[in-house]
Amino acid sequence: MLTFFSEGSRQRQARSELHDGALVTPFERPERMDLVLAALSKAAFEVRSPSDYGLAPVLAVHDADYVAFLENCWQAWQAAGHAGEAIPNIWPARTMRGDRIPQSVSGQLGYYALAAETSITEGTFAAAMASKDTALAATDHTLATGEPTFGLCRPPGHHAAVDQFGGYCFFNNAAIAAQRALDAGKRRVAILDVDFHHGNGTQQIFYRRDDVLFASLHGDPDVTFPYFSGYTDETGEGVGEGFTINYPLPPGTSVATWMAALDEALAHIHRAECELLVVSLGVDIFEGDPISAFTFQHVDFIALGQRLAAAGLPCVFLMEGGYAVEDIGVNVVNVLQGFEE
Ligand code: SP5
Ligand code: ZN
Repeated sequence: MLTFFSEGSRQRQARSELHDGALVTPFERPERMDLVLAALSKAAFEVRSPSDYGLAPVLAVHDADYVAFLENCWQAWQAAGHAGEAIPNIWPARTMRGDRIPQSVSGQLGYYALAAETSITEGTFAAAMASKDTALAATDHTLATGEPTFGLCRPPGHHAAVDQFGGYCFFNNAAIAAQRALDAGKRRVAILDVDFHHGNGTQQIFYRRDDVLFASLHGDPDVTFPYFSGYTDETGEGVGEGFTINYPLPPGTSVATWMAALDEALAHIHRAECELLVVSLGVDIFEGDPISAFTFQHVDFIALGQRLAAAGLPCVFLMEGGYAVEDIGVNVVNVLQGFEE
């Protein structure tokens, strides 16, 4: 399967993730890409670089003030004299003002962040730009040819909302891709999110719309990040009612149960007459993933690819999570090869 990847993705070289009360080397690290590229090369996949699509496709789904914040945050953080990476430590919590954007970069971090594990660093904005270019190039190829495409996006995107970053995500690559397809004439696009974590950002971006159907299988947010999004009673609003569907599943869920939920999600997508399938491909559903709790083995990823192919839609795969670094490459390739069988 033709793959797109931008070397610009390497520009995010964060040192710090707040994890279990300590600053650790981020789980979402550049080596992830090397392992996927190695596995793609072994499977003889062609890898192309995307062109530069600029900011317009980003501004089609994200607020301009948020994009400007991401672009300027590192410089402002340094100008304020802070030694470490930019990490939020205050939020407009439920009892406070949610309508003010403070002047201080520390206040702005709280306004625009949805979690504290994700630092902003020197190359973060450039890497986010590279990542959305990868998603857009993959989407354009599928739109032009009908062939399936893989966008090896990094950083991932599905936690990024209209004006919030977090969960290792800055620009919502899947949302940017889906909007691109609509702008190119598709009438309805499905985003199927198989990452272990709920794609809260993608859901929020399209929650009140009926031109993008969002379906997600994920760890039950009652016990799993992002905790405040991804429950079954979140089904969309207004004309979007029925175009969001969530399958929260308990930690340890068997692959058979997961696949049954997938079949329900695909049936829902079929009924909605979607014209393109964008797969938010997180392989953190692997049993060995260090921060997740599903039970996929290597071989199960082949079956996943086969089931997705059976949906019969033009398909764009976009990389989301997956942190069992030694296994991420084979898991990704298995999905893509299963799809092509
Ligand atoms: C794109 C993506 O997969 N983002 C995930 C972000 C998760 N960040 C918080 C993880 C908290 C993990 N707690 C794990 C406890 C495991 N024992
Ligand atoms: Zn994830």
